[in-house]
Amino acid sequence: MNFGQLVIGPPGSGKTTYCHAMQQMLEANGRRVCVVNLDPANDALPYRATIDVSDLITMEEVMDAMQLGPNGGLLYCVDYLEKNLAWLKKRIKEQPADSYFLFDLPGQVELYTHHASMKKIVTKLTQAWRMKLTCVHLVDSHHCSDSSKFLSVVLLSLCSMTQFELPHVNLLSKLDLMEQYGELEFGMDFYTDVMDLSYLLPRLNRQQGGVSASHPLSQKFHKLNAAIAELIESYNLVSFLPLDVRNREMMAAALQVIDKANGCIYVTNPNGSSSSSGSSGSSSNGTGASQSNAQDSWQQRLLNMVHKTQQDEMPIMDIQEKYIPRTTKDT
Ligand SMILES: Nc1nc2c(ncn2[C@@H]2O[C@H](COP(=O)(O)OP(=O)(O)OP(=O)(O)O)[C@@H](O)[C@H]2O)c(=O)[nH]1
Ligand SMILES: [Mg+2]
Repeated sequence: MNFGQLVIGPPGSGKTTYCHAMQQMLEANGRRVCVVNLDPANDALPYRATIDVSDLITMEEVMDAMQLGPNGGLLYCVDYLEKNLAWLKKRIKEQPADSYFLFDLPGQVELYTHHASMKKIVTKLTQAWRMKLTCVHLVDSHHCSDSSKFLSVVLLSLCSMTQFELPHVNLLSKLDLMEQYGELEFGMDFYTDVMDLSYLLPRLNRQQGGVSASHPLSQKFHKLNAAIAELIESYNLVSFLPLDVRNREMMAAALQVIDKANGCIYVTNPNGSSSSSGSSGSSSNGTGASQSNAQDSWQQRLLNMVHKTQQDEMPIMDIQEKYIPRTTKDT
């Protein structure tokens, strides 16, 4: 059984950067990682892609041959991949049995809201090939700086959750850039917990695109905003974790939630032996050998990373170095 992450999100939200950082963090902690680039428009990959859709089809070829623009070209490529899933299956099956998969997807949001081919690809991965994937949805935290953008990304998150029907974790990416966008209208908890969206409505209603308050469209606009907010709240599914890829604690906290979501944290370790990791940092019920296994396990390292103290400044030598837990380096 293979575990992994399906990394989705709007253009430029940080998917490829996240895959690179997550690959390095997982490898530094002893997991065997296979990164699968499923974005045919990804021409300069920062990570080592074990499987690359560009070996099957490229955007350039499609745009030239089919006389399509970038959006049409990308949809064509995804449809083509769906018709040639044997290609992907062969490459996935070639990987070592304990591989952990990171799928880097394109940034075209219709792929995650209503596109049939992407849904079929994901269904194949999770049902026919029995991969245990968490869908990791990255959204640029810039959207918190504007009520209408925030409402739209919450709606987008909800759409992808219902479209893929996978364990799902939403991340507010690029948190380090938040300061640049000025003071937020609400505290960060409001955005991460997606609290009462009705607070956004007066702000949304003020931003009515130049339409005067007496205009008939204005009332429709208010009703639409209220209906969207009510719809989102009626599902009560969306929340976010904050993320700055350069911050080890945030990455570790996100990974812990992702691992819990797909079950990875409960059943496996990189050596293939099973163990269960609860919420405590110490092993309490095993023999000396099993205790030492637990100490060495990536679950334990992950917990150590999550529980690290704030004072632990990280002198960063290189990007991989910073993901190695201090407790491991010191022993
Ligand atoms: N400051 C900061 N920049 C980031 C972070 N994550 C990504 N970036 C930058 O955001 C830009 C876009 O990142 P990508 O990883 O290419 O985003 P993407 O979602 O893969 O983009 P597409 O594949 O085009 O949809 C790059 O310049 C990254 O360096 C982050 O956590 N902090
Ligand atoms: Mg990308």
